[in-house]
Amino acid sequence: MARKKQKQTSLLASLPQELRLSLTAVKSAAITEDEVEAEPQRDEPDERPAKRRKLDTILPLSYEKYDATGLVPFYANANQVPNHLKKYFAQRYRLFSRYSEGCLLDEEGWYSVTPERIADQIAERCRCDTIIDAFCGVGGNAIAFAKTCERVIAIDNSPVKLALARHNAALYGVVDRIDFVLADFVQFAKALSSSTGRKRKIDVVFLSPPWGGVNYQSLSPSKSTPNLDSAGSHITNNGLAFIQDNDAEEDWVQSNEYGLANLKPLHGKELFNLARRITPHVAFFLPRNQDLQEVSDLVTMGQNGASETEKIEVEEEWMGNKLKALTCYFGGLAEGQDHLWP
Ligand code: MGP
Ligand code: SAH
Repeated sequence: MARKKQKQTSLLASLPQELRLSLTAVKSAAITEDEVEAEPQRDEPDERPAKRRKLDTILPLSYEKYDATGLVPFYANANQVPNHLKKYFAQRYRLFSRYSEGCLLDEEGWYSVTPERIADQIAERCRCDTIIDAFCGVGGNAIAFAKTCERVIAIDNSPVKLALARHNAALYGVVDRIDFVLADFVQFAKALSSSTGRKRKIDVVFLSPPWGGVNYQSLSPSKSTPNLDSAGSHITNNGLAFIQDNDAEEDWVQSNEYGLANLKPLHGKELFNLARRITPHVAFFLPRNQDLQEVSDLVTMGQNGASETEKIEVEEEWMGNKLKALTCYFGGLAEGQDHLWP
């Protein structure tokens, strides 16, 4: 079937009944069309070449030790940006509202960072004492968590990412609330959950692993024929989602569902299991085309401390009319499950 036009539609409303029993759909209300359109127009301060450009007044004096300027280019203008990053640069103030003050991103950071308003929304939901940001990247989520949590343990296995995250957190004035840990989350989680000594209690683990690059939408192709229902858009049990364009009958489009097996560095189920060994309260940031049956299957009764009645909440993260990602909340983070907190 020809791929004609991709239309952004919520798949959550059309979930089969058996999935609706375990997943609660929430549409993030934090970001409205108006707010998205109201992107600030700023005069970028400097026309000098981007590489090794030293910004004046970036960080307060006491935070100079965290200044990572020069580690990656800072782009002040679109003409400095490589073509393949231009689309992300155009959204720079959605990524970091303080971008022009000197926020730094490397290549992966540009396409992976959680936009600030979405990160703030997730952080509000994850409000707690101590949170682990298992894949902190350039700090989009870690900075937001530092506004709502007492302590953030921000892990990444890339020293460059950690330096950029620390720099950005200093710009936002929250660096003192974050412990930056250079580690492989898999090793870190195993060590933490098996250690017997005194350790800090972790309330929440946030997972935002690599999805497999910019072309994640085309990974794990679909497997077989869809089920159709009368609603107009459909999700199937077998990896196919079809979205109907009401304007033209022939405008059926096929979109691949994303499989947890594509996540790095491990299958998403294994990452989830590791997180659940640390705490039942887990937030999992996933592609907008994630196969929700797989999410539902993460909570199998008797595994990972899951009870018969545990529900998962799936929050759609929209910016204006664009669905960006899904956040899946487990344990006491899911609506109606406050009783799971001690
Ligand atoms: P996207 O689909 O690449 O961007 O990512 P966009 O602007 O929707 O592009 P389009 O081509 O579909 O129009 C959407 C959002 O997902 C980004 O804003 C990031 O927050 C997040 N994101 C993207 N990737 C590739 C990753 C990733 O690998 N890991 C994580 N944790 N987040 C990602
Ligand atoms: N939420 C982040 C983006 C995360 S992108 C933000 O808003 O900025 C995923 C990150 O996972 C990358 O920075 C990558 O370096 C890191 N990563 C990949 N494998 C890892 C591992 N095994 N342990 C810890 N971090 C890892």
